[in-house]
Amino acid sequence: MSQLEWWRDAVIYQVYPRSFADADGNGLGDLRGITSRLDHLVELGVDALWLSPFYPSPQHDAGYDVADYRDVDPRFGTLADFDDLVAAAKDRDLRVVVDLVPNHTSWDHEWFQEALAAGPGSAARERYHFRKGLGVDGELPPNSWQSVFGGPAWTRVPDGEWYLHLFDTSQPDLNWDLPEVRKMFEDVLRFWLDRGVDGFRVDVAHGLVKESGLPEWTEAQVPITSPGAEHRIPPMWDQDGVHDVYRQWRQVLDSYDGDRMMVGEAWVAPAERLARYVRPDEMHQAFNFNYLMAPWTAQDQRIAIETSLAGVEPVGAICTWVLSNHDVVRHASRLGFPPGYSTQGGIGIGDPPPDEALGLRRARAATMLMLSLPGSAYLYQGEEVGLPEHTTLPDEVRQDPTWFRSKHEVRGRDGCRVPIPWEPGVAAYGFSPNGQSWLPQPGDWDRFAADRQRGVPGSTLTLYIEAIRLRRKHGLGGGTLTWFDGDDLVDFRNGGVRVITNFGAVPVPLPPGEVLLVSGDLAADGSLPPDTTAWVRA
Ligand code: TEU
Repeated sequence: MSQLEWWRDAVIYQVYPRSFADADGNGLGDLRGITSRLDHLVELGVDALWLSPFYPSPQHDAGYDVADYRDVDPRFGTLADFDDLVAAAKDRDLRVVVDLVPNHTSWDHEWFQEALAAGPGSAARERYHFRKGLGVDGELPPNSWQSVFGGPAWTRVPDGEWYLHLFDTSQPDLNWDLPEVRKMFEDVLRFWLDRGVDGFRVDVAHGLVKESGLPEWTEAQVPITSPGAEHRIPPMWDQDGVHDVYRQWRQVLDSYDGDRMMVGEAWVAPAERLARYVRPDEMHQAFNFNYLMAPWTAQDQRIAIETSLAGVEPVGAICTWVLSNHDVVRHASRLGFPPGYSTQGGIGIGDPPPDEALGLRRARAATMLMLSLPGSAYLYQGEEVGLPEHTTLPDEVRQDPTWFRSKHEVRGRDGCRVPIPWEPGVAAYGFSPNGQSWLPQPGDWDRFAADRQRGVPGSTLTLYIEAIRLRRKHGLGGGTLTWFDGDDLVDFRNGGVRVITNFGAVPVPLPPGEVLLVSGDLAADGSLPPDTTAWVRA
């Protein structure tokens, strides 16, 4: 592992604490559970783990509603458990990145409770976006902004004022024009940096600063914000002022030893707009959702890769790559639909099911393609065993606020958040000691259990381990691409490795050379079948 700027070519594994491993048997994963399973990450060969929120929270948005930024929710453990986890990770040469949620607090945060109690016009309300309503009695929201989860982005409090929440009602947006808010988050950064974290994943990084005056915006929320010829930039996203925050944070990180980093969750397009978040004095990385959302065709994938690389080049940053996370349908299921089919709102009972075999085949090809690209790659827990989405979750167990705020129209994200299987043939597949699981797991997940796949040639776990090992050995994360043209192919050389993915309907011959790794079986004549990626020594 390169010690200098380790994040430049790192493979970073997202741990979703509530669904990774449950040590205490309450059905919700916890920090001690994560520590007990760290050797799985060592076996995989990743460089770092990123922990989704584990802070005290009423859990109305699975912990992305933070009530206290400097503690651990008792359901996940204690600060001492956190310190043990960091120490155990360091012992294993694993870096630890934590999630920072600065756009909004929970409504249980002491600041919001103070704001409610203090009333209109108070300094406590200044920390959020409180406004009078429109209409004769202020009975209408102050503007038409919509919540990302559906419904209006405003909620009225008993004294008649309204507060802004771009997400759930329980997640009031902070007022980032206020120096006090900025100061608080600097202190939070220092709190975790002092505890030894290697970096932060910054939630909703494109949302903190709003256009002043909160001007009217009647359009619905779209996943990726981009300015168009006819559209100005939405007043709630990607405002210029947000970059000052990251410049300030960068100075804080740089004042610490040991190469600490920030990765921004900014749903921003095009790539040039996203690149503004990774200018030399801002963040180190930004998630590449343009890549995640690219349809499964050779042309779309090549364009996504080339525009992503070209986007960061002028600012001297590296690209990131991601196929799955806790907000999107897992790629083993997403890719089991025809190109262009949208899984944006999740999948549930009654929806067309994905072709599971096709999805897994493409997912393995997609992962090998991703792991061959220069920059940093993000994995989401469970994808290393080929885990699909839970597509038949009973609606009555759903917990995603999207499901409720959309009035049961949009299923939401629970299907990708189901606790992951470790051992076949035991209760909850070894997720918890007693079979508890906060979301029910499907009955047929034995085949995805890590213990079932370990050491098995051709298993998805074996493929991931080999791909990560070869990626490091051949320096793919630090390489550059030379492209070859071919119908229905993504085909390039990265250093000493030729990477070919076949998106067409018929097998294609491979170039001469040793086949280092292939995502599925080659055809009998040695050619590369559809929906398969090969790495060939060039
Ligand atoms: O997500 C921000 C975000 O924009 C996503 O909600 C995304 O648009 C949506 O999930 C696509 O379906 C972050 C977190 O990753 C997410 O889990 C939180 O719910 C959200 O912020 C609010 O904190």
